[in-house]
Amino acid sequence: MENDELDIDLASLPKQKWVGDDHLLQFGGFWFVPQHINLIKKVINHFNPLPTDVILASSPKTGTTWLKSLLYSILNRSSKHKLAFKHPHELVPFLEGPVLMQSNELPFSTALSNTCRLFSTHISYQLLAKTLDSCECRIVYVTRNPKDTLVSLWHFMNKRRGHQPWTINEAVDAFCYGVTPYGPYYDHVIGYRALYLKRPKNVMFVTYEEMKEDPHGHVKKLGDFLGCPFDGEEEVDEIVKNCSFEVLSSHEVNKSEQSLIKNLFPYNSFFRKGITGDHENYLSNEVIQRIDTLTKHRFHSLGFMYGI
Ligand code: PPS
Repeated sequence: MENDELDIDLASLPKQKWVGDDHLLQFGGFWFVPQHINLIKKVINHFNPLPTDVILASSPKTGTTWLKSLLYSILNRSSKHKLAFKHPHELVPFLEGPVLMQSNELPFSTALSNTCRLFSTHISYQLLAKTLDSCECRIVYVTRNPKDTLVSLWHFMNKRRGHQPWTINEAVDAFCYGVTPYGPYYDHVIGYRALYLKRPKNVMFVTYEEMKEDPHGHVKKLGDFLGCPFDGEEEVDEIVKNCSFEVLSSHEVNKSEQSLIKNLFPYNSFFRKGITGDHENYLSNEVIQRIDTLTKHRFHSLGFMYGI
């Protein structure tokens, strides 16, 4: 049996080319940048959620930053103004994120446990099943149309400091083969969807498109789900507005070149357009058909009529 404390020998893992000279490694059926593998293993082995914890789970580029802002505001109403000068990723740590990466210190240490803790993760349910099934914590999962997710990822990777260009064709292939960080996207969504169907009381499953269509209704639902319902409509409206793409992306901190992880993604790279349907501006009809076929095969065949 594998020793929990030993680092994984990265050379032993399946490897695929990713952007430029970089590659991804496969661990437990999912793909990761090599530097993340042992952090992820640490989360899987050491994170013990509390029943009061709230965990935002998502595949990259599906609305994480937006949901971080909303959940932070809903759960910390008296300090929601902090969004004006702190990046949402600073306010809501990734379990597998920079704290762990830079200091080896667990962001989920007990020091933080005196209030309702809010974390985020891109790790799939398949890998976190033992952790998440061990506890009644609440999970909010957000997903997004696969074509918009892909286009957003493509832009994001080309914003990376010192990046080598990644063509849209390379991005489409990577997405369709499932070789993207924390991917395959489809398995990620299917995993949390199954968890939601199994434990609807503990899991709220939302889509970026539904949130865009009715942010007010969804913020109210999130308040109810998290056990902190709203008394009136005004505060809901205020949170919706403060977390809107327009307002969030106008804050100096979110326009800045600063970053959580040195020299990688600037804070401004998490805010691009914030709309639905942008894939139509970048993907050919042929590519759209290719992805739609995959979506039908992976989602619709399970009765999950989403993503086209
Ligand atoms: S990450 O790296 O996983 O945290 O990225 P993620 O936040 O999941 O996805 C980034 C996309 O979300 C858009 N975004 C927003 N949309 C609506 N409202 C708000 N407030 C908001 N904030 C960020 C962001 O612009 C990225 O989408 P694209 O399509 O690239 O614009």
